[in-house]
Amino acid sequence: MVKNTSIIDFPCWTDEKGSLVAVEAEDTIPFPIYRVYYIFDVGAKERRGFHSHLDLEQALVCVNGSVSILIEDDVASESVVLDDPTRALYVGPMVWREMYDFSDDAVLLVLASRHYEPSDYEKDHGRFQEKARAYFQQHESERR
Ligand code: T46
Repeated sequence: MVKNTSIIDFPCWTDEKGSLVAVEAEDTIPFPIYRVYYIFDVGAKERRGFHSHLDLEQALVCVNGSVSILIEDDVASESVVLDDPTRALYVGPMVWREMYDFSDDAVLLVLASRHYEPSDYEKDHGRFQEKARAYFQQHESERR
């Protein structure tokens, strides 16, 4: 997968009454939850995102309907379809993201590791590529 991303399967309890998913900070997801927001009523042709984050970690889960997420690191990109309320896409720092193909009924819930900070966004794709190259080179050399 693209660096700093993964799929997280949430535990789900299903019985004759229906299904329930519980998410616990620093357990089900690997960070404390400081903010929750959700995106809905997005037109089928709309595309959102177009940025990366410097420090923010997030878990994206489509709790209703479906949406596609393009994710990109310094060298690779891929698209992930979110259409299951028990599955989240973890997206860490220095990953470009674009959300598209929202179904009419899509509700994209996002759990975030920090409060809203406009200064944490990189919205210029060229600058993102430069920063991501430096960031992942440093992280890879630290791991050696
Ligand atoms: C991300 C993707 C998945 C706030 O005031 N507080 C908030 O916590 C957020 C997230 C947004 N806003 C305001 C800022 C804008 O005026 O809401 C408006 C729409 O936000 P934005 O254009 O950034 O939405 P997206 O869908 O492009 O991106 C959002 C998140 O901002 C971003 O962190 O990773 O969803």
